[in-house]
Amino acid sequence: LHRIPHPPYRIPVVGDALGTNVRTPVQESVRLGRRLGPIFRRKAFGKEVVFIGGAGLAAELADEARFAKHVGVGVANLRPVAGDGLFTAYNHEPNWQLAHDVLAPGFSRDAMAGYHPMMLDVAERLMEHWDRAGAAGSAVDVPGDMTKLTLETIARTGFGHDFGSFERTRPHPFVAAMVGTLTYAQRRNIVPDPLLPLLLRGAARRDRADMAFLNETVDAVVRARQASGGGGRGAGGGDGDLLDRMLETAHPESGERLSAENVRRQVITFLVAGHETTSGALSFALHYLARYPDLAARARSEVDRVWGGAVRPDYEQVARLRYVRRVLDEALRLWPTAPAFSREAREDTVLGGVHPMRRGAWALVLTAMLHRDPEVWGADAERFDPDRFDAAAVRARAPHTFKPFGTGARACIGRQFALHEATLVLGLLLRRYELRPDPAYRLRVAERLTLMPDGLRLHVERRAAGV
Ligand code: MNH
Repeated sequence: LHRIPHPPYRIPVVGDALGTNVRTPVQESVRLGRRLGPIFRRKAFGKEVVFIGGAGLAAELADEARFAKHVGVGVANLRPVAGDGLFTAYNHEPNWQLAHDVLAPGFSRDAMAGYHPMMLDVAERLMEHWDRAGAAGSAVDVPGDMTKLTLETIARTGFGHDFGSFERTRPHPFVAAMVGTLTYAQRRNIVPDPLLPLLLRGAARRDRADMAFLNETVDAVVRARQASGGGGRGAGGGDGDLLDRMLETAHPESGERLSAENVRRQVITFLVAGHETTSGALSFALHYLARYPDLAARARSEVDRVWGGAVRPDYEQVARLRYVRRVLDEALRLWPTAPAFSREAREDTVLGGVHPMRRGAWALVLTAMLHRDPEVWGADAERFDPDRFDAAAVRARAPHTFKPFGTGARACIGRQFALHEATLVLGLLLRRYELRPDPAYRLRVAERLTLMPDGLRLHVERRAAGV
């Protein structure tokens, strides 16, 4: 460990925690990493974390033969609410493989094509809302509206449930409870366990109430489905939607099913993981499109060309929006909304030829720093440029340098779902509206394990030629 640099001022017990901003640990670590290099460590109250922000070391950690997902920083703090659900399960827990095998077909091409019309329905609800705001000349709350959109999308496609987000002026209480638990989980990374009851006593009580509310919400969703006797047949191809799979589908080989308790964990996992990061990705992309009208014009002309006047573009037409997709990739490069993931050694090994790691030892890949490594992305790595993702540029780049969805067997199961949804929505919005930024707005990024542009508002105006 002594070979790994750390911040210069280190105090007994407190470590490097002094001056740490508990609200923005990711952005602070990226700034620190710029000074300390591709591998560094931070310590707070006896807990020490090794950060990896350089492309060479990150690529090594992506080697599945030597490393695996580690359920640590951040992720482990969600165990009280998500248990052995897919995202928070330990690698050795049998429910991971079981749920993975049962749910993976819910993300097949056929399943996705089944979700597509429902995704369109939700996007149309958003556009009705934006039409009204545009006509009234009032600005739209981008992260708020993207959160409504993505929550409705995963709830309806996956669970046949309608949260009525667009009929509410305030976010659904499910969202408030979720933001509460995510924020609490993030604070727990920094606050030492013995001091938890002291520093976060009120917060701990609120967190218990938030978790209880999340549980009640999903229990109601499950009860409604059971009462209706399987209602998700319209979505997800032959075997119904995600909830039908969770409740009814047996493992293709073992014949085993998910337990009622595990179903509850999976429903919470998918409702949260299935919308929070996608809404951030959409919000950052819209920020950059509003900020750079020439890029927006290029994306818009692609949509006009590929979709023409089709009011409801079909499933295949979404994948053909290549430039819009690059805008999204570039937004996820600069602001990977799941900004880090952990990897642990499967056996004793040496990282980068110099850092010995025992079996089980782990490090945190700081995706947000990896994605700005000048050795990969050049001296202008901080600049927003979607052409970094044209086919030739991608081919020329080393593998494992772009990791917004994590890596290996435990990488994001919802990747295609998120990319399809976000590309569809960006296409629809670009075609229908001109996006006008508030000239005074400077990008501020809020952190609650995930990243979100804070206070982003845009003026939207119907295009004369828009559909
Ligand atoms: Mn998603 C895992 C990022 C959208 C459901 N997701 C991960 C991981 C990252 C990630 C990173 C790996 C974390 C780790 O290694 O500890 N996910 C994203 C991003 C978006 C996203 C940036 C949108 C943009 N995720 C979605 C959507 C769904 C989803 C949409 C569901 C519909 N994600 C998951 C699940 C896992 C996961 C479930 C856990 C998979 C596993 O461990 O088997």
